[in-house]
Amino acid sequence: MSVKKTELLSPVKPTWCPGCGDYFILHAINNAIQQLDLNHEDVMVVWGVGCAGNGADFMKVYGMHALHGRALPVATGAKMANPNLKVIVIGGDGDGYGIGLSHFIHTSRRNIDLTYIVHNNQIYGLTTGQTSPTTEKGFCSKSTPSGVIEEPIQPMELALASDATFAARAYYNDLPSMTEIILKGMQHKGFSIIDCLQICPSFKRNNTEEFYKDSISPLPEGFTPDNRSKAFAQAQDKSKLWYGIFYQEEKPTYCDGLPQIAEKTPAQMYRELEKPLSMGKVLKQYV
Ligand SMILES: Cc1ncc(C[n+]2csc(CCOP(=O)(O)OP(=O)(O)O)c2C)c(N)n1
Ligand code: SF4
Ligand SMILES: [Mg+2]
Repeated sequence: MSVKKTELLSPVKPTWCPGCGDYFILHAINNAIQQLDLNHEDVMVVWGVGCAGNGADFMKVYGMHALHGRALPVATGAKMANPNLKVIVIGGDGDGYGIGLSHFIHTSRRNIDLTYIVHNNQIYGLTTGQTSPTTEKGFCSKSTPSGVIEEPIQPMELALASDATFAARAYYNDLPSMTEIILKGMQHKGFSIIDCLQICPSFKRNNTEEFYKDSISPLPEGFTPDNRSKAFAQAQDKSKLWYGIFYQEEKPTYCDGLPQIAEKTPAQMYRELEKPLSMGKVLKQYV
């Protein structure tokens, strides 16, 4: 039976602050999963740690709440064990572009078939407002009371330089476009990174809706996401905060390079064991 949106919401009511952009992103992800007409057992979601990662409590899907910055390697393991799964990874800007940055680069260059959705609010939300790698120069936060000195990470340029086969930026307040980008990212065979710009009304108070209205824009008309150099130039154009799909290409994935997986996946092998291990029993040994 395919997944309905209501079934994707757990009984736990989101604890995010009123007005947080996280609600919009959750909505878009649920819309996209629903449109793909998948079964519950076909989807796995792995979360990092942060306000974004707290979505783990609010979605009713098979998944795992991983460690801070370590969602991508967990998801890579799941995908390699069962390449038939649609694997989504959800984290924040601190989680993915700070502590987890090297995983982002390596997962990207390996072209692991995952959809990585980053809630980019330009701040550490959960820990109440420290500077993150995407916080802009000059911003005064709890950890940089005199203002950020260094330049911020540029997720699109970084993804493109790391050979991402799908690189996109979404805007929390354009729900139809964000849903479509996530849907296309999930349909893409290979690594897709979607950097979702969102507000954090509690701790990134200068990124108001008015700020975004003045500075954000869909990619220019006529832009096509088929040229890495042009995508890079477009991402470097800071006259606007451009959103949309910057780049997409078809390329063999990491799992395509593993003939042993093509023959039989580890998940199939596990199912065929005469006496499959009971995970419940295994876990009981450790708790
Ligand atoms: C190894 C480790 N270091 C630090 C922390 C503390 N910590 C929890 S969430 C977080 C930052 C989260 O920021 P971000 O990823 O941007 O997510 P947001 O809360 O903004 O959605 C930090 C530093 C942790 N849980 N584990
Ligand atoms: S702290 Fe910011 S990101 Fe976290 S729930 Fe509140 S508004 Fe959202
Ligand atoms: Mg954040």
